[in-house]
Amino acid sequence: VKPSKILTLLLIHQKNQILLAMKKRGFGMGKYNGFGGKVERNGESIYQAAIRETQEEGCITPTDAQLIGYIKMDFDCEKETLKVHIFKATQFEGEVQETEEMKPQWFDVNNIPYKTMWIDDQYWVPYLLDNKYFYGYLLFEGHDKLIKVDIKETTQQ
Ligand code: 6U4
Ligand code: NA
Ligand code: NA
Repeated sequence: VKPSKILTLLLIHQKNQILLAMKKRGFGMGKYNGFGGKVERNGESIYQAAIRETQEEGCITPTDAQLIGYIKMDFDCEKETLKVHIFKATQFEGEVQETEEMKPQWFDVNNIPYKTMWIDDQYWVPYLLDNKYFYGYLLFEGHDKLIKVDIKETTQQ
């Protein structure tokens, strides 16, 4: 069994728009994604980590964030399994700003830049937009090719 890393990912969805951000450095650089990162080992909860990362990366504080999905990811080239807890919010405080890590941008939900996102996002973002809980498993070859995709809607959180 591989060691694992607990990560968060938070997307803001307001009416017909979704807030994504171009990752400027580190893991996922060059891709549009939600805000997120590692849960700190100081006792913070996964929810607290999701809020903190959104504050750090987008300069905003989501006020109605809810867990909407969970995906376990294995990469043949990485030594750790990623356990990604995905949150959705529709409201936030503060003003969206570019940071050293992320350049945020609003997109129409009919014009989501899937080609410039993680390849798995097209499989689960539609559930998030629809307020449907989802969970699943992904196996990657490198970072841009999926060998296994198993993402399902679930009725339970
Ligand atoms: P540090 O070390 O602080 O720069 P940190 O911000 O804690 O890192 P980071 O940026 O490495 O963590 O977190 C990775 C982010 O990428 C998380 O929000 C989860 C997200 N992510 C990872 N794999 C993904 C994938 N296949 N699809 C996706 N998001 C993914 O949509
Ligand atoms: Na991050
Ligand atoms: Na972090």
